[in-house]
Amino acid sequence: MVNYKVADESLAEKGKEALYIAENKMPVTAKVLRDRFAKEKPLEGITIAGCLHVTKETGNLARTLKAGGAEVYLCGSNPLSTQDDVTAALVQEGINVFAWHGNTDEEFYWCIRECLKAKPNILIDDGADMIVTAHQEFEDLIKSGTIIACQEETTTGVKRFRAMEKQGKLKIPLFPVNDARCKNQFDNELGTGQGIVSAIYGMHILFAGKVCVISGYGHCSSGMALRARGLGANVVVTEVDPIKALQAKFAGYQVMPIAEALPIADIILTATGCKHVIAPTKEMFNKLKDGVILGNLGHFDIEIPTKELYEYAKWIKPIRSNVEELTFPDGKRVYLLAKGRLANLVLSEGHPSEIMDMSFALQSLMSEYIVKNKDSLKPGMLEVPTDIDDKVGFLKLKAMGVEIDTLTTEQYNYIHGYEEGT
Ligand code: RBV
Repeated sequence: MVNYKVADESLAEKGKEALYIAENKMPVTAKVLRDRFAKEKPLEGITIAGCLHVTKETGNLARTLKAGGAEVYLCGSNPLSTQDDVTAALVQEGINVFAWHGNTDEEFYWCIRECLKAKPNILIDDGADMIVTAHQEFEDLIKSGTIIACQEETTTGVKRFRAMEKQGKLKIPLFPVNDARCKNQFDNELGTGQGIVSAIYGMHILFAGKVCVISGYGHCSSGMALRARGLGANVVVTEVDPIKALQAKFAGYQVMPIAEALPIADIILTATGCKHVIAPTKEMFNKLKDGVILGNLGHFDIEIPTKELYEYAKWIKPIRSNVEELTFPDGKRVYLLAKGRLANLVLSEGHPSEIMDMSFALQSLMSEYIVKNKDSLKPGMLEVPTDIDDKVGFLKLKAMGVEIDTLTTEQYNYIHGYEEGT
């Protein structure tokens, strides 16, 4: 029996097409690993619950885990990123899904609980909400050892788990898949980087000649800065980290405090992982230029102070799909993308399938690794083994038809030794 609550089962055919399109662009996850998993069944008898953006790419991860023998449950990691056609198709394929686009906070947690009630053995989270809920409300699953280990997909989630671990509150073995090189150097940089497109989709604007303020200069935001410049924008970076600020400066961007950037910005895009990048005060709001586009690409909707902006606005008018015009008391208008939620997921379809292929290949291999090593995993933050990370790299290169060199024994010894010098 399939357990589910989705928006509209009649969308299944459309969802199948979306899954098919993604599948063809995910050769590692949806072909190489899925074929092997189908033969070897490494996840037989295991229940896996994923709290992820329920997209055509995540759907393909779910299919691969199922091919490996797992019973799969999915719920959304963001109320606005669920693709309702995909959920309908997945349910038809026997995947348990509790997710629909636009669910309320209460419904969001209800969906998480429905997945946890299935007594999963592995949790794959994106942002930590499911694993934190397991700690708070499903302690038995942890104490009894039902949950063997967990995997986290995104930077924000990893930060939350490090904070939990520091306070001695992390009670399960946790793999920060986000920190693997095949994840953050590609998904974060190229996937979020291409999120610039969400501002273009949002307002159909020309980037050339605009002042585009990028807040943050980590993996995600540096990718965005590069792409905004490529489109001809004058890019301004705001940072709090001196090293990242220097990197931005030496990459040729203007660097300045946000309060100085606000009056000149035509577009402001945040990806810092921190709250209130624009301070939630009238004084700050009044610095904004008429017509500015505000978009967030970080995990939560608090980077741009959405709640306070809504309170301050005299009128809120939806003007395009997932774009609202907020008119301030003095008549100034600002354009808010995706209600301050991950514009890269909400306004476009999420990160491209080619990139998610690597992230989800890691998630698939890590699920297999957890099952194989279940008796030796200790609670706390662990690391994705380097050989699994390398393996995904090699498989992706192979799928792309790219060959690389191999070290000779002499070369290997040279870079691992110290004897040979001047
Ligand atoms: N992300 N998933 C998708 N197409 O399914 N797109 C982006 C997708 C993930 C990405 O790995 C990132 O770390 C996370 O969403 C942010 O919540």
